Amino acid sequence: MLEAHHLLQEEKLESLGMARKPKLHYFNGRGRMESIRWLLAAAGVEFEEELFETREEFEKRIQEGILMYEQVPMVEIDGMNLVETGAILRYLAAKYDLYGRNLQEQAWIDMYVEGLKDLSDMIMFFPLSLPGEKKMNLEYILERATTRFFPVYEKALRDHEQDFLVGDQLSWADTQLLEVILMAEECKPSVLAGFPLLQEFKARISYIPTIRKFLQPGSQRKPPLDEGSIETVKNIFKFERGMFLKNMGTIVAEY
Ligand SMILES: N[C@@H](CCC(=O)N[C@@H](CS)C(=O)NCC(=O)O)C(=O)O
Repeated sequence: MLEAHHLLQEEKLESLGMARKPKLHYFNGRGRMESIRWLLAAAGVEFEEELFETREEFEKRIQEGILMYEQVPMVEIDGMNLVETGAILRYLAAKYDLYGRNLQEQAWIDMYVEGLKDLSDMIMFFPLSLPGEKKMNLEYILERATTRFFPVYEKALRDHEQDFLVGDQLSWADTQLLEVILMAEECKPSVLAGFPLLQEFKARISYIPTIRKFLQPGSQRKPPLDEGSIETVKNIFKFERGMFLKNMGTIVAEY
């Protein structure tokens, strides 16, 4: 009842062009929130961030009861406290017209973004590798990127003959692909060497004004984890032991 009332209020405000900016709750880093930032930025939607730096600040939000599973990311939007990264991304993609023109296009977008998520999860968790496994994990990630994932998108662009992965307009699949390309290049700058169409895609999509703005210094895009921020993240979320990569591209966390 209360939720419905909130929604109505938000819709009224939106129709008056007065919708509140979405508010993102997360720690001050990329993590699972970064794709959400990318999607909003690409859609040209301004957002606010409540970034916490300590375990206490995170627990305060848990105690407030605003995190359904006592986890972040959480996005306050349209009268809801939205959680679960996939649910948030799908809601935003649909709301801001980045989710294709029909169910088929939506299914293609899902296939691309789910694969991209497997790759970006590996890269996201890589800094948490056990010290003795870093080299092996990096080699594994680069091998997966260049032999399993990038060939799929290179072929998709060749076969589809459009500027975008799906249909004839920008979608969540494109923002996710560009985000992951840039993450992989941070691991190895020449990672796109064998993928000419991905190189063109990167240049083309980076040139879209909203995205170009997001890529410039001073935007809400976050830097990769450095040694200091790894410690902060470990303390906030109580990562105690470490992570390891299993054979088939699945990440298993041990903590
Ligand atoms: N399935 C959730 C997982 C969220 C998740 O694991 N969040 C981490 C931070 S990135 C967290 O809040 N961990 C604290 C905990 O699980 O207690 C999603 O995709 O959003």
